[in-house]
Amino acid sequence: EAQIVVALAGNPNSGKTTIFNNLTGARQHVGNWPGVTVEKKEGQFVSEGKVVRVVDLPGTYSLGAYSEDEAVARNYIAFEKPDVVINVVDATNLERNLYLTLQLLEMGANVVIALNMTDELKAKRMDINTAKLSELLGVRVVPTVATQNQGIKELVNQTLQAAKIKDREPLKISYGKEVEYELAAIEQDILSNPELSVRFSPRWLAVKVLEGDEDILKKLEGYIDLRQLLTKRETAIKRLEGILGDEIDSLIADRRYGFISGLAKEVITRRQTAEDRLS
Ligand code: GDP
Ligand code: MG
Ligand code: K
Repeated sequence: EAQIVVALAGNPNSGKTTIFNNLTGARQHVGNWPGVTVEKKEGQFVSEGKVVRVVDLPGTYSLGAYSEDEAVARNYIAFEKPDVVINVVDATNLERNLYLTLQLLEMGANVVIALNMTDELKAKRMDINTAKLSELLGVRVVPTVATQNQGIKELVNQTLQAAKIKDREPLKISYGKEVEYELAAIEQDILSNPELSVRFSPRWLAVKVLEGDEDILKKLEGYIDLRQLLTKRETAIKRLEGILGDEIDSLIADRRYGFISGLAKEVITRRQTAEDRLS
């Protein structure tokens, strides 16, 4: 029986390592990612007769290629394609943490959210409607308190369930009419190469091309006429920045934040305290 590969992704201090330790116990191995000095931690556990290999990715706020950490995390998910990505989310900082979640979903990663630090959330008299969060993002959401081993059993159950899903539809955020027009044109080029469109989400690649992500552009070199694509990109960027009056990276980030802020309003509630009610 083939093993299941699970990667842990999340912001720094979201509780990734604590969850990794809960899952793998003493069966751990620490090394380095090839070519960089970033630490690589691997471990495994057995559940329902299945060997589950767990990889702790570097903690990051985003999945661009602005740091070695981001590149390692992003490239592992894009190119190694783990069966499941457990996205550890600090529930007390939902909006900030969901910025990474959104990018994982745009990549088409098979995400299960561990909504961690729910003890601290309670202490802050806040609630997150996990059912609604799950519905809006289309992924399983498991509340956890990693330091107390709470929710970990359910996290394992949900991860094994999710591992049965083979091809997940990537999340599609609308970047607005003008950006979408250019994305569609680039996506068309990518779709003309069947090998490329089977390996990656064409839309995700199109967003990366528009963002000018160098790592990804390099990867495309063997598949399509890169010079032609770069010329096309340049024209598209000039047109977009002319019309929209901002840099493409900011335009894309703004849309992501807009999506998240709308979502957060729907799922976060603050409980009234006795004092609130009296005043
Ligand atoms: P990482 O940077 O994502 O690997 O996060 P760590 O696992 O190192 O955890 C960061 C800090 O948060 C540590 O002090 C943990 O003990 C603490 N922590 C992790 N999970 C929880 C949780 O569910 N509740 C609380 N209150 N603290 C937690
Ligand atoms: Mg850690
Ligand atoms: K970390």
